Amino acid sequence: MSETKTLGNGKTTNVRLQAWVSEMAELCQPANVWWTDGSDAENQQLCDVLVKAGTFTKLDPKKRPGSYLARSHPSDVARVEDRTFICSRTREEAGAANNWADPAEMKAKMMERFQGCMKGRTMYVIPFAMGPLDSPICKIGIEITDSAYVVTNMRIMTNMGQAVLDKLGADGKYIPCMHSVGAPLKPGQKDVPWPCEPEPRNKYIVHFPEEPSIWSYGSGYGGNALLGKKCLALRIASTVARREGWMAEHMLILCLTSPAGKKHYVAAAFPSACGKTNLAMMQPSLPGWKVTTLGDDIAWIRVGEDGRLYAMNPETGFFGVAPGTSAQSNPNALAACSKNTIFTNVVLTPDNDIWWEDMGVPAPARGIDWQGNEWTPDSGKKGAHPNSRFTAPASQCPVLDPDWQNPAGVPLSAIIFGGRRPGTIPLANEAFDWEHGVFMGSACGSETTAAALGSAGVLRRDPFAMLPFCGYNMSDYFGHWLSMASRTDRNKLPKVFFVNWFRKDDTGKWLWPGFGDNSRVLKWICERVDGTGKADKTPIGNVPTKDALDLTGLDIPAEDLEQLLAVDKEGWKKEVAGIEEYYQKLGGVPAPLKAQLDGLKQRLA
Ligand code: SAT
Ligand code: MN
Repeated sequence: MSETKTLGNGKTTNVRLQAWVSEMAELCQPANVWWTDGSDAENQQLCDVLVKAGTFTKLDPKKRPGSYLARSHPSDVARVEDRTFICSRTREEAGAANNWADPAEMKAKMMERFQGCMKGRTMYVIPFAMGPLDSPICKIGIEITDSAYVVTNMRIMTNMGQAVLDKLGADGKYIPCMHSVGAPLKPGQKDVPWPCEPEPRNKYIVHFPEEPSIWSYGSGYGGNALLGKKCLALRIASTVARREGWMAEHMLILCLTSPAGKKHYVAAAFPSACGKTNLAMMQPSLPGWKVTTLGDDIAWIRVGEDGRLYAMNPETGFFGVAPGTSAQSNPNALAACSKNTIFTNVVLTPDNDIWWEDMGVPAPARGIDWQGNEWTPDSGKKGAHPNSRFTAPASQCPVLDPDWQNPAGVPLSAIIFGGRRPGTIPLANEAFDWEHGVFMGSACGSETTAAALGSAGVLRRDPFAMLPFCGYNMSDYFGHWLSMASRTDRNKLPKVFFVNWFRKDDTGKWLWPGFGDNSRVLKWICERVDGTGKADKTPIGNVPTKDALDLTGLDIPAEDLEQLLAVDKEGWKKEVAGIEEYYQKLGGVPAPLKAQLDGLKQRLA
């Protein structure tokens, strides 16, 4: 220990924090301990370190000022759900949808793994806050990591630095988040650009909800390593929120403003890679309508003083999927990552810029692919990894909502659920009431894509888009959602909707154009909230009448629209059977949801 150097300008008087950092340094045996302060100067220093290590390639400052490209190890490209553990006291508390491990046994395993795991490396101490520091539900975390890449990403994604240590003061509490890439260096051993533990079975993303604390070992990528995001702001926060009577949700937050200037705030839950970022920053095709962004991934929602539900984005950046992001699909995301951005696993072009598939600009004649190899567009291989990402400051988004950092959050008019569903599920559907809305959320599902490991193109149930992110028993989580109706005046609750932009016809053709045209559905949703939108009461919910959607300027065949808004009874009977089977897999659900399922069954009979 004696030769361990202390670096960095982060200063704290918090005795508990100092003691914990010493204890962790003792355990991990790093060469140095660096207290980060989050300053620009420090960030530049770390970027220089990363360039020297070969982790970062500096991009052309004229084309992408302040931006870098990183390439991960091919074994470390996404969240590892089968290596993610919830270590609640009992298996029952974690529920059938989570990997459970006994907390004492897992803690012992972590102590073993972390023993000497940072040898030859610098241990960084990252003070970060999820949410504005003056928000009533702001949570402070301290991430300890041996990855400078993680520090630079956390600086974009969270409120990080000295202000957090100041807020913590001498005796403030924080959530300890331990992270190591799991690649200690022997004396004289040369480092690699992306150190990690390549063996999947040796990676651990572990949550101790009782403490609470997070221990992540072996991966340096995304949600595995940026512990403020999925680990703290969703898995741990969901357990805290349940205790404290609020909600931590996998939702974007946007504001839709009508031509007359009327604002509606909306939160929407979609499984990963269903276009949450695109919807959050959408450019409406309807003239005069405006969408502004408050968040693209996580919403913390609480009952406000006036009894309405208020949503706040605890993050300060976007960790967006790069492929498919184009001037057509999401010009605002492209603008957000025009500078001060970290790109991971995309193509490096000969002029030191970046490219990815479906970026909407011609591919470079040649480049370096995400694995660091020479690449040409006709090689038959993808240049960017399907789960390649940009880490961009939210403040650079041209349509950022002025209230995005409002400590009180914004009052929600509507909550939307959705998923990739090629059949049966209509374009839009309004829940009859809160309980029916909770039922809709519980039945969420999507065709899988590449963001999570596993096969693509199969229906995966993903209740509330929280399957990989709920820190406790899913059935209790459904119960918590139901309980919100008794925490406030139920007519102050947001209206709940289910949307599906991804319907296909028998030939596999998309029935709905999506993107900016989704504003037509958002408009209808706001009209329903205002009491003016037209809908048919059907067995599955209130579905837009044929003339309810504003289709001005959209050339859509009448038979396509008919399919999009039809209630396919036979398809729905299969859907009901699927939901029932899924409820059983979860080990049962609260009685009101069983009643919802039975009610739907009867209405379809
Ligand atoms: O890597 S993240 O977990 O942050 C993104 C995702 O897979 O949803
Ligand atoms: Mn997400």
